[in-house]
Amino acid sequence: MSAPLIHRLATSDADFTAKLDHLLAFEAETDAAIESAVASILADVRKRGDEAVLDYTRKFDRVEAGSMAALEIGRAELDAALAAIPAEVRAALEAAAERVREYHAIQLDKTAGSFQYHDADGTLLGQKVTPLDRVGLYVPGGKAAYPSSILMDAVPARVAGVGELIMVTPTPGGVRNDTVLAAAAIAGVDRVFAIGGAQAVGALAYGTATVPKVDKIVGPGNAYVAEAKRRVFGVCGIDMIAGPSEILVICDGDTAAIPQLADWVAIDLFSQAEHDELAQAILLTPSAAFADEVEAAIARLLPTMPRREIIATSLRNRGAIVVVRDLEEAAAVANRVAPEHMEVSVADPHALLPLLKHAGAIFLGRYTSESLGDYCAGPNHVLPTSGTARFSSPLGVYDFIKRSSLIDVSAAGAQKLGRIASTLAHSEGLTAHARAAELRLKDEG
Ligand code: HSO
Ligand code: ZN
Repeated sequence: MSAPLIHRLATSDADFTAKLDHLLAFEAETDAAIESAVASILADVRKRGDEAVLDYTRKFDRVEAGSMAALEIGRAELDAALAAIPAEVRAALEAAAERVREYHAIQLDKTAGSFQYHDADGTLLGQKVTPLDRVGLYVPGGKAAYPSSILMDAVPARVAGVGELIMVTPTPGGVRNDTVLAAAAIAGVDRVFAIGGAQAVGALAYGTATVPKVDKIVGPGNAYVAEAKRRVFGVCGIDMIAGPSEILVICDGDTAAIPQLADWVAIDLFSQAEHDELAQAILLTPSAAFADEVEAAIARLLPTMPRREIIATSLRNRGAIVVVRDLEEAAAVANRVAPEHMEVSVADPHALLPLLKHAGAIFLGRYTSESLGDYCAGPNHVLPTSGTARFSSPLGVYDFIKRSSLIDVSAAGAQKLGRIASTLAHSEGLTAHARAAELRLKDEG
């Protein structure tokens, strides 16, 4: 008998928790060979700058360039790319960018504010928010290059007020991707360099004669890029190290309301599975009959998918249809999974919402396919994966700003705070600290 298309579980199985944990386990393998290769590339870029980046670009991307300046993709080429892509793709990118911009402008307003207030002694306290001066955006080359991800990375940076946005993207064999360049133009990227891999991360983190040093690097990449980002963290900021994409669908299976519901759900599971063999797609439903229907839909629809090999591998290894007792239990299991994307295809999704705690993004209602969020609904599609939604959030404007505390102590405040500080400083044996506070006390000094 051949392996089933997708795992079938039920929360009533005696070993359900162990089975679920086994499916969820994802070890981002750290490969010692990658670690040491990246360490030496970074050290070399730090030392030799442009020359090192040129050497590695020659070696890994097979691009011969006389100088780093020749690897900069200028404004004229971005404009040419905009003109070269199909009009409907350009219009769709522009429409998506506009919605992403609007959402993140509201996010800036709601979450990223400066504030000041006075305490009873007239001392001013507060927080000053400042956008980052310069951000680097890594865009993978080849098949993993998603123009939609350029919008999701760059537009919030622009909305947050980042001073300068520098994009790097490898061009293996010198082949430039027009849709990627057009997305960069639409998102408002300032400068683009045709470099990639650990050497590009190093160039952004340390700066070279040609590539400006940035304060933070965002954007996904392969294992070398992820390792390089991990290593330069501290020299500059990084966004996150993302794992494979995940979707979890909670569906009541009400086919009386939507006769094609099983097909909708099956395709939504496919939509994440098609990203990657390691991607994960899970359905939770209280209806065993619906579970059967979705399984049948998967078998029927899979052969129609151009990426059926990837989807089949993903579903066979890490996919699951889980029969739960009720929607409340579905919510508990979903929280345990803490998926990157959570679809809630039930009659009253807002009634279930208070129970849903852990997910990168929650897609409410039967019409909200995850793919709409991936491209154009407005919220960011760069989301916490591998259960990290328990403690982290989508990429947002807050990733491109930072806060400085403000303290402006009044003369009266210095008397009160001075006594507290002096006592604590003496107790820590820090006399200069104590004296600094005491000198400002009216009856001392
Ligand atoms: N689902 C991916 C984003 C993406 N989908 C890009 C299509 N293109 C991770 O959230
Ligand atoms: Zn996607």
